[in-house]
Amino acid sequence: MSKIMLLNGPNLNLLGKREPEIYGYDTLADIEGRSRAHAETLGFTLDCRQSNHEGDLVDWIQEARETCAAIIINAGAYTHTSVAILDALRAFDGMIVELHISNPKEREPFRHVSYVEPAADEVIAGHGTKGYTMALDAVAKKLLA
Ligand code: CA2
Repeated sequence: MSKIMLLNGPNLNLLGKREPEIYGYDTLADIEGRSRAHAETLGFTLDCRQSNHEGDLVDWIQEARETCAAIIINAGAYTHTSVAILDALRAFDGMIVELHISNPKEREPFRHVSYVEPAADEVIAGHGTKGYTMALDAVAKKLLA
């Protein structure tokens, strides 16, 4: 399987429209377009999805079990709360990259806990939106090795 699922969680649809001092000026459409193009240069197809709803993310992670070799997930605030997302990720056999634009560990204490991290093969955080291409490179490094 050469497909990767890129999941973005709540409020990431607002990228580029609010709080540029934390998250930068790129919109989600910019990031998805760039990521899709980069994935293709690495030989992968990228399936990009965003939702503000926890259950959508759980459903898509389950769908990826049948269709994808890797999941790159920026679960947004659900990172810090969602046992449901952790359980779904634990049922996925492929590679998992946890991704954040900012570095939650350097922000408010309530962002220091991640429920995604225990299921992740790699964590990329604090590199701005460049982290999305870094995550794809990490997947390629592991899966094409
Ligand atoms: O740094 C990240 O990527 C985060 O996953 C972003 C989440 C935050 O809850 C995590 O702690 C770290 C928040 C995403 C909200 O995105 C917005 C973008 C523009 C305007 C407002 C919110």
